[in-house]
Amino acid sequence: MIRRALAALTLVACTAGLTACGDDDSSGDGSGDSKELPTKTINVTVSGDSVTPNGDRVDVKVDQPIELVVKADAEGEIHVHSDPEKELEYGAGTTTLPPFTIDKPGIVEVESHALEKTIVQLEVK
Ligand SMILES: [Cu+2]
Repeated sequence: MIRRALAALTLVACTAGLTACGDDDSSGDGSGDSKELPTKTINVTVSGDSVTPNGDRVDVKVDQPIELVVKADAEGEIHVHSDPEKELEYGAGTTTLPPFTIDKPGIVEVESHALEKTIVQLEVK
């Protein structure tokens, strides 16, 4: 009897938890309500110690999804000097990195620290 009551209680707690969680999600999704901006895809090629693009300015908008597609001959890491900074790892071959957004205007450098090169400067407007 007691065990069954406990089980029922647990179930209720779980359901309540799920509901709360769902509510959380929909309110947290507020960013999705803003105008849908097309994803900005930036193709990056890393070969030996050279990288393309190499310091180009790229115009993006605040909250626009930015997707880096990295074609590389060896694995490495890209550093996005946003606030907070992001470190995105890629493998050898072609890697599509998870899209990210920048929530305030400014210049954000995207670098390869391994190569000590600036890949692009995102001009966020
Ligand atoms: Cu860096």
